[in-house]
Amino acid sequence: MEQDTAHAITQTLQHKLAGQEVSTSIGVPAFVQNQIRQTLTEIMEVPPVSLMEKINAQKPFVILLLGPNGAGKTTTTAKLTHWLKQRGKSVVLASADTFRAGAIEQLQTHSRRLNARLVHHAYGADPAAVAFDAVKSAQARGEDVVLIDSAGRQDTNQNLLRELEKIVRVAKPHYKIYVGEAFSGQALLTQATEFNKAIGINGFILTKIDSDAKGGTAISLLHQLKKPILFLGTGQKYEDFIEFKKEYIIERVV
Ligand SMILES: Nc1nc2c(ncn2[C@@H]2O[C@H](COP(=O)(O)OP(=O)(O)OP(=O)(O)O)[C@@H](O)[C@H]2O)c(=O)[nH]1
Ligand SMILES: [Mg+2]
Repeated sequence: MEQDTAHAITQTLQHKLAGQEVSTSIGVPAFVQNQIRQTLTEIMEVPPVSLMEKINAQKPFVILLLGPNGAGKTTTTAKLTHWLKQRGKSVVLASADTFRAGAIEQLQTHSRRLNARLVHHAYGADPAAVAFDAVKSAQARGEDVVLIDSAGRQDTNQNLLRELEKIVRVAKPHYKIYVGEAFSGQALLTQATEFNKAIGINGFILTKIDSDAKGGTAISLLHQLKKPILFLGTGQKYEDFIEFKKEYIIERVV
């Protein structure tokens, strides 16, 4: 857990616990555990958001998925497609990673399996132009959601930030989701803060929670950036994707 968040938790707990009298019927361990749960709930409080409500209100609803190299953007784009299709939405995929070898084919495979239309250009093409074409064609065809899968780079590479800024300017996504690895802790906070400053992030999806010991990153992220976590990636399959609930993390921690 990030240091400031850990400090905020211990401070809050100290206020809640110091000088408290605990009845023997509850017992100290259960009392303390309850206070920890309550503290974590408060620390993780952010304004609630319903992605589906937003999608229903705007057609096509355009979502940009962004984040560092290998975080799981493309897999998450596919999982989100699956989730949306199960809920009766038509989905268009924009292959705005024209940088990494194999990126277009990777998304193409998902688009075939999931029966979602794919918009792509050649490698080296302008990612913003791909995103723009996807949005325009979705408008013309009356499709519900456009998911823009963007490229990753190591850390907060300036070229990538410029590329993402251009996608945002040109394709005007309604929602920008930062995809990060649940176990990357402080590195994720630092990167997400930088991406947020440069292009503005609306929410998060944390991947690979199946390989994270606890979920302290989720707590720190909510406490520090005050933006919602929408989903958690819990494995490599399309179904390994759950809507975020604070309780899920609290159960892992307490
Ligand atoms: N265990 C586990 N693996 C995941 C999860 N999400 C993604 N992965 C794996 O992480 C690896 C990278 O996933 P990609 O979706 O290609 O990541 P990316 O961010 O698109 O990568 P670049 O486009 O190269 O930046 C793949 O092997 C995925 O199967 C998850 O929730 N759990
Ligand atoms: Mg990718």
